[in-house]
Amino acid sequence: MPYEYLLTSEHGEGPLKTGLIQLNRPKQMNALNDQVMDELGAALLAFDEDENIGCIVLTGTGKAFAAGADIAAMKDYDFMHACKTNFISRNWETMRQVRKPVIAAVAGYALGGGSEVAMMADFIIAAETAKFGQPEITVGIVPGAGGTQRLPRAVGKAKAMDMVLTGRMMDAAEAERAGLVSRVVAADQLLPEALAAADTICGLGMPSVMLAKECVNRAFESPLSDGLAYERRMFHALFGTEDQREGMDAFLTKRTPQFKHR
Ligand code: CO8
Repeated sequence: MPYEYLLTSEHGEGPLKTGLIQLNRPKQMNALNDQVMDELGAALLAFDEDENIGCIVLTGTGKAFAAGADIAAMKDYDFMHACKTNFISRNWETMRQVRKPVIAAVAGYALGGGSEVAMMADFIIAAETAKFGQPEITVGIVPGAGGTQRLPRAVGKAKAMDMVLTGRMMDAAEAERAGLVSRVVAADQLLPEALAAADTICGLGMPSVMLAKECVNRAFESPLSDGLAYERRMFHALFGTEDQREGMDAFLTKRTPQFKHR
């Protein structure tokens, strides 16, 4: 499917490929307007439904992953318009429906809605050039797509308050120290590193990959006792899969597992 503001491609040598989505509106620093978000939602769902895809990498272009929601598009909204069109949930929450892992590969600015989209991914790999921030307060609003919720869960209240209240940016080193990103790499290694991580995931058993993602997400949505019970059930369930038998037999017979994937 052709997109105006995205480039999509498939990568990897194994039976399951990685779907790469690149935000491509560089003149506006990949500012996220309705069309970008509709296209992003469509691309995410298309890869999620494609049985040849095992993992998704989302990245930006040039100087920005994304510099936020499109301020020019939003500036004349009023309260009634925002409420009636429900413009946030219409196209900003699609990533939550994706069952396969999504890795955000961030170079340059990830600000406002851009930082929020990165945080919607399952984990973030950052280039040394990455800068994260929630500068909404500097344009008279607050984060609207999870910045006040996912950021404190990732970095704790002190840093989240600091960023949300002052609008200051966090560089890649601070983001890694704070736990916002899983790894920091040289800028020219960002895509290779993210695609290699995705390829590793593509080589694993898809049932355990998807249930692992669900289990970790449960940690943010439920009390510990419920999360532990959920994890235990998923653990039990995986003993009903061929991949469990294959994975354990391969370990014990010292060979590489041949997961069925689907
Ligand atoms: N929206 C629209 N246009 C943008 C945005 C943006 N968020 N960010 C950059 N641009 C445009 C600039 O206007 C400029 O356009 P032009 O060339 O036509 O003047 C072009 O991109 C290049 O930008 P700069 O000249 O400013 O480039 P610099 O290198 O000097 O600065 C920065 C780069 C630091 C990224 C700077 O552009 C900046 O501060 N951008 C705005 C960051 C910001 O405030 N983001 C938060 C926006 S609000 C938000 O995200 C709310 C999220 C709510 C989500 C749910 C609601 C839908």
